[in-house]
Amino acid sequence: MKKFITRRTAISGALAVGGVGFAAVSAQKFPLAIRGPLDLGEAMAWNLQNSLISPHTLAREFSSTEISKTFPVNGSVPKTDAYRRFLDIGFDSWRLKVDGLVKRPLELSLAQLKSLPKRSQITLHSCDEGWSAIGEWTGVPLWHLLSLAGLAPGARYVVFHCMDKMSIDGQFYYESLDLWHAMHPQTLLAYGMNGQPLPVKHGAPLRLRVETQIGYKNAKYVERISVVDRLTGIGKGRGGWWEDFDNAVWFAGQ
Ligand SMILES: Nc1nc2c(c(=O)[nH]1)N[C@H]1C(S)=C(S)[C@@H](COP(=O)(O)O)O[C@H]1N2
Ligand SMILES: [Mo]
Repeated sequence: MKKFITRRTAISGALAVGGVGFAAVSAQKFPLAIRGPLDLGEAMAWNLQNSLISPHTLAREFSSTEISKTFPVNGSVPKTDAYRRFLDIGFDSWRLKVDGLVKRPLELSLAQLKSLPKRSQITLHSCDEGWSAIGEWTGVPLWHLLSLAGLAPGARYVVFHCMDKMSIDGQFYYESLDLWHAMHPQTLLAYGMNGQPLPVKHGAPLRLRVETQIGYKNAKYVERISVVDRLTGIGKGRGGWWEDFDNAVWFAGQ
């Protein structure tokens, strides 16, 4: 949460390698308003990433011997009484809501989520603040959940609303994915890590694992998933808390 420089440096690097034509294409394709040279750099980085790593790419999977002994923790934690009460009762009364542009809005308990088809994968998490770690994640593939809810006409993005507020601006953390990344076979809502229930510091009871994207897209403490046709009107409309706060649109994958 400290090194804003890292991302900025990456952006100027992207600016340096991008040509004018590439920038023009980026400006056309980039879904959000481009307001200056820095945004243009972000747009080019976004396009560069999408041209190198398409949503069809599978993230590398590792063996259990490669799991990191320690997995760093990054970000905020929910500090509300409601979250403390959930913790006291093992998240019994907690529900995941799925709403928005869906045919069948859902409210699922942790037990119900665990009874759905599951997938485990050992992957590398990379944070743009300069660290990475390998962990095993178990959960329900997001595509399965979205199929249960049924996408309604117009559905294009999936927004993940979290239970923790960021201390810098008091806003709840949120993230979003376009449908390509949401339906990716390795995109999970994980309730397990390294064979154990997902620890509080890593996002209990449920977090997003989107293995073809960088760390901050992996929303922890998810309590509501909303399917939408556009991102405008949600936060500042840039797709996530970091995107809003730091103008970040720096995607990555392996
Ligand atoms: N709700 C929420 N999700 C979040 C964050 C956060 O602050 N709040 N931080 C993000 C960042 S920057 C990273 S690198 C990863 C860190 O996940 P970890 O703590 O399990 O290592 O969570 C991401 N998801
Ligand atoms: Mo991160």
